[in-house]
Amino acid sequence: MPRPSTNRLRQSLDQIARSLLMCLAVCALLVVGACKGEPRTMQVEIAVEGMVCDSCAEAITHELERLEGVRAADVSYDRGSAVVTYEEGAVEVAALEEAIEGIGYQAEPGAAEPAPEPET
Ligand SMILES: [Cu+2]
Repeated sequence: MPRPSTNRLRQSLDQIARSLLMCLAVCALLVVGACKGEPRTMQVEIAVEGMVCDSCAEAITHELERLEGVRAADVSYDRGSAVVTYEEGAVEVAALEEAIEGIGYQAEPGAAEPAPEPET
C-alpha cells in the first residue's frame, strides 16, 4: 500500500505530464496553422527569347494568364521578359516556363520572390 505522499507525488507528476501534452498539442496546432497560412503572392521574371514583335508578347501574356494560379503576366517585347505574378503553391514556375515554350519561345526563369505590395 503506497504512502499518501507517494500518491500525491504521482498525482502532480500526472498533472505535469498532462499539461505538457496539452502544451505540445497547442504548439503543434499553432505551427501547422502558421505553415498553412495564407498562400503568398510570388513574382518571377522569366527571360524570353524568340519574340520578334509586340504581338508575341501579347500571345505569351494570354498563354500565361490562362493558367490557374497566375494573377497577372506583364510580358514585354522591348524588355525581352515576362514578369509573372502568381499564387504560391497554385502553379509552379516550371509550368510557366512550359506555357511559354509550348508556343515556341525559349524561357529562362529567374529566382521567384514574394511579390511587392500592390500600390494603392
Ligand atoms: Cu510577334
